[in-house]
Amino acid sequence: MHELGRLEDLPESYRADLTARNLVPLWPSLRAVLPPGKPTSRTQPISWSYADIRPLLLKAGELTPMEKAERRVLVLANPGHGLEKMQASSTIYLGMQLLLPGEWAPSHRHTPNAVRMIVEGKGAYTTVEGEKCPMERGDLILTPTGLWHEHGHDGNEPVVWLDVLDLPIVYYMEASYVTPGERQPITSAGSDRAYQRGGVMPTPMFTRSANAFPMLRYPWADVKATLQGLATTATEAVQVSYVNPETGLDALKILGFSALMLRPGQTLNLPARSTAMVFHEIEGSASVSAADQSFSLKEADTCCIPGYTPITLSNLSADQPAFIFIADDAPLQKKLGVYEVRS
Ligand code: 1HN
Repeated sequence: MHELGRLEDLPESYRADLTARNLVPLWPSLRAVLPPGKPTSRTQPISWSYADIRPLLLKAGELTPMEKAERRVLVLANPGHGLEKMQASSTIYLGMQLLLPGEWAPSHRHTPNAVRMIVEGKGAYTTVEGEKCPMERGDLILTPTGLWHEHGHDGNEPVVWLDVLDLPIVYYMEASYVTPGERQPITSAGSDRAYQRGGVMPTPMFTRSANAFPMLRYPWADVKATLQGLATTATEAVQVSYVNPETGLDALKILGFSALMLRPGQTLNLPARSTAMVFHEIEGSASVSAADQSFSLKEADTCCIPGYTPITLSNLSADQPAFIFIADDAPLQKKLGVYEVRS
């Protein structure tokens, strides 16, 4: 591809005439917005250690009462995007949230979709649209776009979870806003129990649920048991996706979520895909390697790898399995027709 004309090649008076009319010549910037072969990525490979986050988050619990925080969160920000942008990748927001015993994070609903992966503690719950979802380590709880949600804590130890939101892309679309609400009455039983077994679903009076988000809590005990069952088969990649159990489609429309088990000592090579990916260690320890970067993840550590990059995952233990939670924006990319796998 030959070089195109630069801005400096144009007479200054011509450039001034353009600027005065809010016009811009395309050719000096064409290669930047349309690079050959592969996109340029602001997203940097980066990892966040829970050992670093935890004391700072507990300190935030001392420094900032709930009334002054609403949501007490330290955001995992990718420096490639600028820390103030609060982005892990172009589309993904990550934050570690702390709720102390007796605290309550008030009800609201908003346009961005959120999920929570519980990291530590017992006794907290999220109420989503009237359904009380207990928070236990490794559970995934959805708070989809437009649904009321609030967090409470009846236990006696700090509870911490990882929030994953599509906030950056919804904000970029100028579609991000919140509506504050009142404390919700509990109106429905656990959807996790109703959809406990694959292959069967509730059909009261022969009717399937028309709810776009029928299952709000994916208990870790069930997901882990499914992975361990799958690990006894010949499949190389032991991986499950979090889906809408009524349709089999992705649980949310913008971000996608899966859980992967690495057998003891296993190494798995993932082909380059067009999506940036977030890896969060649920149990065990694993390395995540891409290009010349390698991160060792211990329990509750998190990392992000830009898209279009082959990735190697290795279990760092020879006798224990490793369980990894993965988030990406494949559902959005597939809907938009830009999703690619390069083998
Ligand atoms: C939010 O609503 C929560 O409900 C957590 O716990 C983090 C970050 C940005 C915007 C909304 C929550 C959030 C958030």
